[in-house]
Amino acid sequence: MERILVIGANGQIGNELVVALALQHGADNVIAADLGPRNPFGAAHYEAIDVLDRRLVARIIDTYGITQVYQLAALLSVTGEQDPLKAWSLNMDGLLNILEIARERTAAGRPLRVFWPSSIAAFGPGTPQDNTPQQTVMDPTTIYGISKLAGERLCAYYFSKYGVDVRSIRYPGIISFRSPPGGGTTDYAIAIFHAALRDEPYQCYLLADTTLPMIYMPDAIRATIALMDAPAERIVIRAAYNVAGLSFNPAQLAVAIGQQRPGFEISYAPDARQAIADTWPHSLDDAAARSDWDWQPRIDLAALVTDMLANVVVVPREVGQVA
Ligand code: AKB
Repeated sequence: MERILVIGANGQIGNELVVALALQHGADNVIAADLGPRNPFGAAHYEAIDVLDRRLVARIIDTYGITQVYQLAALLSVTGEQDPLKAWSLNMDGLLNILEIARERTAAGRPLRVFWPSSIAAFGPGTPQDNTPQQTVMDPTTIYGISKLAGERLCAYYFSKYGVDVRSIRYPGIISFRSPPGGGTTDYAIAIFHAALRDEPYQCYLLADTTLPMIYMPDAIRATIALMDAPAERIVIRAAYNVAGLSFNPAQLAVAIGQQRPGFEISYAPDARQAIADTWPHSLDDAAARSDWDWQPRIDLAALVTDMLANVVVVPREVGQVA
């Protein structure tokens, strides 16, 4: 029986992962954890913890007899640039704390399986942008991307040196309707739906032809759980797997929305986020994920748009990061 700790449970991914894991393993076996008050969605157990407090995290892991940890707490590409030192500390020390706890438990014969999210932000201007290979030039320009590249190497190091069973995905931009995204460069692809459902035009901070890899949340959750459920001997890559969902640019997304909301309009006013997006891939080669643990995306652009338009709960423009 697995006992699972999700750190960063109140975030965009954590929120939905907790629900999916609770369905799979039983709510009693999932412990949601984050800073601050309990999230309304979720598992039977909630712990208010800071991933930077290693002793507290270790105590929670022992108390609940945890066998798997998802360490999702992080600052993303845009918020990271606002406070690079905080981003480095949270993103790196948070991961190191979990890897160290897993190293100790593994050495003591009580192994912990760890999931940690990498990102397309780990790539950079030297990376081939089309069908970006699994192994290629990685020269990230944001503190977030640098922390993701360093984190990937730490994961590979803890596996090869200490046998820690750590697994990771380079997430594309994740599109979802349940909770707002947390300060990323790909957030426009959620904000645009809020504008469309308010019957307002959307002013996009990226140029019309800025193609980026994206993934719809149900596919992202499926990929994450499939990777964690795969037999250890099939996990050949211990840094992070490329996982492709779909690729599109703001103009293509606006057309797809316009097909279901006639009259929808978009305009373009690129800001600092354009420079970040320009260094990221257009599309990913995820052949390794497909062959190692049978990854297959299911959701295309038309299905994504239909589902988002049916489910997004519109927030006023002045509330949250999605406007
Ligand atoms: C961001 O835009 O920072 C994130 C990511 C691609 O990791 N969504």
